[in-house]
Order: sequence, then C-alpha cells, then structure tokens
Amino acid sequence: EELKIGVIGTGMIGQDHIRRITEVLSGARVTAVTDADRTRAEEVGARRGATVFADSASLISSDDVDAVMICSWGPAHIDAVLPALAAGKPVFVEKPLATSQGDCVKIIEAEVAAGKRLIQIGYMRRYDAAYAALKATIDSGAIGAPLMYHSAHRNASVPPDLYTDDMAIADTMVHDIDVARFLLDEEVSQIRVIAGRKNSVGGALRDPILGVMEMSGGAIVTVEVSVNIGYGYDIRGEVSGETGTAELAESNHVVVKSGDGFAGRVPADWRERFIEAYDTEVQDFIDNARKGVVGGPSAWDGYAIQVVSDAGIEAARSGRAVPCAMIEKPTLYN
Ligand code: NAD
Ligand code: ISE
Repeated sequence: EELKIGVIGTGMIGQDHIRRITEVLSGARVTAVTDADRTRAEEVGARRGATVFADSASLISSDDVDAVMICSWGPAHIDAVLPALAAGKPVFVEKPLATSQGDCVKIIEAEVAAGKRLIQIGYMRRYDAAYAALKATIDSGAIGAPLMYHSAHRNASVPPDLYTDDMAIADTMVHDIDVARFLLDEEVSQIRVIAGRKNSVGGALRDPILGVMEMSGGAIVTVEVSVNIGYGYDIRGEVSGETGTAELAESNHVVVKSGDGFAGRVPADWRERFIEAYDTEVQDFIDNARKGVVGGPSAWDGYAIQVVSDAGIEAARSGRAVPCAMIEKPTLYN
C-alpha cells in the first residue's frame, strides 16, 4: 500500500519534495499539508489534492498520515519532530535537525526511548552519486589514507535582508561538515573560521569564510563558503591522500568545445545540482518507511553537526580554534 505522507512547511523545498513524491517517485503520495502561511498551504493543497491542516499537531495525529515530512524553517523543526516521534511515525526532517544542541539532545533522548530509529535528516549529499564515488575511492585505498579534504560551497546569491553571518555556518556550511564526517568516518574535534577580504556584493555580510576543521584522527578539512559568487551554484570537493588525490568531477553532463575554448553548465542552485540526490534520499525514506524502518543521516548526525556549527559560530566571533565536545553516542546510532 502507498505511504501517506503529511508535509509540514510548503515553501521552496517543501514544494519541491511534494513535486518529486507526486510526479517522480513511487510508493507514496502526499495526503496532508500545513504551513504557518495558510494561503500558501491552501494553494499547494489544492494543486496537489492534499488536505490542508490548521497546524502540525493535527496533521501528525491524522489517520491519513503514515509518515511526516518537515520542511518548515529550522527553528520550527523541534515542535514537529517531537510530536511525530511521540506518535511513533517515521520522520523526514530537512536540515538542520534543530537549532540548538539542547534540542538535538532532547530529540535523541526521545528516539532512544522509542527504541528504534524514526528520523532521517535531509543531508542529501550522502545520496549524490559523485560524493558516493568519492567515498568509495577513499574506502578502496586507491589514494592511501586521507590526510586532507578541501570543500568549496558556493551559492550564486542569498537574500541580503534575510541571510546573516551565522547562517553561512548554521545553514550552509552544515552540509560540508556532514560530508567531512561522512567521507572520513570521523567526528570533528575542533574548528577555526577565518574571514579576510569581503565580497563587496554582499554589503556588510562576512563573505567568503574559510572553516578549518581538525578531525578526530588528525586529518584536516578546509571549507570555503561563498554565498554571493554570482556565476552559479558550485560545489567542489577534493581529498588529498598519502599516495594520491580524488575529487568530485564537474556535475554537468557535457563539455562543449568550440572556437578556442571549452564550456559547460554551472547549476543555478541546489535544486538543480542535487536533483537526483534529493530523489534518491526521499525514495529511500519512502521504501524504508513502508517496511517500518528508517535509515540515512540520523539524529546523531544532526546533533554532531550542530555541535560543530555552534563551535564554528563561536570560532568566527573569537578568531580562535574551538573544540567540539560531544555527549556519548547512544548505541542506537552505531
Ligand atoms: P522557505 O522559506 O521557502 O519555506 C519554509 C516554509 O515553512 C514557509 O512556507 C513558512 O511559512 C513555513 N513555516 C515556518 N514555520 C512554520 C511552522 N511552525 N509550521 C508550519 N510551517 C512553517 O524555506 P526553504 O528554503 O523551503 O527551507 C525550509 C527548510 O529546508 C529549512 O530548514 C532549510 O534549511 C531546508 N533546506 C534544505 C536544503 C537542502 O539542500 N537539503 C535546501 C533548502 C532548504
Ligand atoms: C540551503 O538551505 C541549503 O541547504 C543548500 O543546500 C545550501 O547550498 C544553501 O546555502 C542553504 O541556504
């Protein structure tokens, strides 16, 4: 039987996930929606044939909802995650899991008390074919032990009135923190954040920044976050190992050579660059939920990333290296 999904938050990514569940993926349909902006929920509900609920509590408890997808703003995630856990329903929550370590720990405690994993977080890069190939290359031993990982995360532009210095870490760099942990299979032990000459396009925004992380095994990770780079959405990653290097290839499918030059397309934004990764992650959630299980990035990953993100924000303010101290990992996540 098809999985009935209720979506909380029908903004940009909420609508994109509803589109893929409805038009691209199999095994599920969106039966319910809600949004703090009622008009937006009504519009999406009418277009997609989903019932509109007044709030997340009534959507979560509905018999017409088997699984919950949370695509509201980060600070609102906790208020939907905890009730969904209490209802025992599988939850797909967009990143970040929550916006404080305390809230992440509350979620972990609730999931541990439930005795099984119910939460998958939308850190979709793990489902991207290029990152998967990079990880397989490292794991194969082809480049020897990984010593450094260099990541670049470039957005074409961000809304000047909404996007803040802290968001470059808490909203954007979190993906690179996730990837570093995923590729190297280690936690981050400390982080430093450096900002130099500003991109004048962003006004007072501290942009670009460079995060420098030390992993628990000693490998070093650098992350450039640029959010007003103009030319497109450019995601890069290169691992330097003991005997070789491996890097993400360009993401476009063709390189055109003409005249005396060559060119390819740079994706416009995350929707374009990671379209297949989002399809794969949501299909994985659907397939698992129909079997009564949940996989993918876990609440532990969400917590660990929050610890590094908080440390990064402190590091950016102080100019110092900030250690990333974590609680003991519950066995549920091993
Ligand atoms: P958005 O502003 O376009 O949409 C968010 C929606 O949530 C809005 O319609 C807003 O009215 C609604 N909302 C806010 N509080 C709510 C509440 N308490 N209950 C119900 N609805 C509420 O933002 P977006 O770009 O779609 O981002 C949403 C989430 O997805 C964020 O957590 C963001 O970090 C994440 N995101 C992830 C990726 C990714 O690459 N994985 C990309 C973009 C956004
Ligand atoms: C956004 O929320 C995302 O998650 C995108 O993947 C990221 O590139 C962007 O910077 C964030 O704002």
